[in-house]
Amino acid sequence: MLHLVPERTALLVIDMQPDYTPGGVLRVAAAADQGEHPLAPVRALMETDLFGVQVATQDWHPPDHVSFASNHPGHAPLSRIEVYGHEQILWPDHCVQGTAGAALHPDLPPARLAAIVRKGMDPHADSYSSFRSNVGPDGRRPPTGLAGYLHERGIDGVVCCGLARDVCVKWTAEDAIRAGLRSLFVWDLTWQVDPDADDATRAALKHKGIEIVTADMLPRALL
Ligand code: VGL
Ligand code: ZN
Repeated sequence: MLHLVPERTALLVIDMQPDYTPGGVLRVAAAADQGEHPLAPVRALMETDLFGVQVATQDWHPPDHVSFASNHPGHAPLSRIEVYGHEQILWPDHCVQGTAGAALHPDLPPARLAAIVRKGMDPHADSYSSFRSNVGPDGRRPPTGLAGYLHERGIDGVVCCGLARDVCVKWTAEDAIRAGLRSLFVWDLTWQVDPDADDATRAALKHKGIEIVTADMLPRALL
């Protein structure tokens, strides 16, 4: 039986920003069995008192960011290059610092959030995970500080939802395990950028010890 202690559990609301939601430059795709719009169900979960703390993240890139295809002449969006020895997908310009598309989505209840962690600010490194950047020029993955914040608050488990299922939510859930946290992935409250990624995403999560759950399981699990 799934069981979590509310005071020791954090809800991570990942990259719920207009550039990723329907109508945005890098919008996610809904699966056949889930609603088109991510805002309402994530908002409903945020309005519960199931969690000891709620934290949101924002992808927050400078205009000269390494992940933008526009900064690599001759490379189209969604093509792949190698950056510091690792594959980098080149994205359309998205979540540029200070733009409306990078804001925390205005339909979410901001009063519920104890902290907002911004990531992807280093022009030289992408940052999918909320815990650490991708590998940068020096071969390291600098931390965002989120693990320290959660540990200091006595949190030992995270519940991950948001965008995108196959990119930032996946990387965040994986790094949570590495940070010694129990890691839950709310499958139906995540939406994907690559419509064909589901099987690979599920397999990777299971392999790493991440618990895949659905939103309807949470009220019974957090008692
Ligand atoms: C993301 C692509 C590029 C995400 C961020 O939030 O999943 N995807 N940057
Ligand atoms: Zn990004």
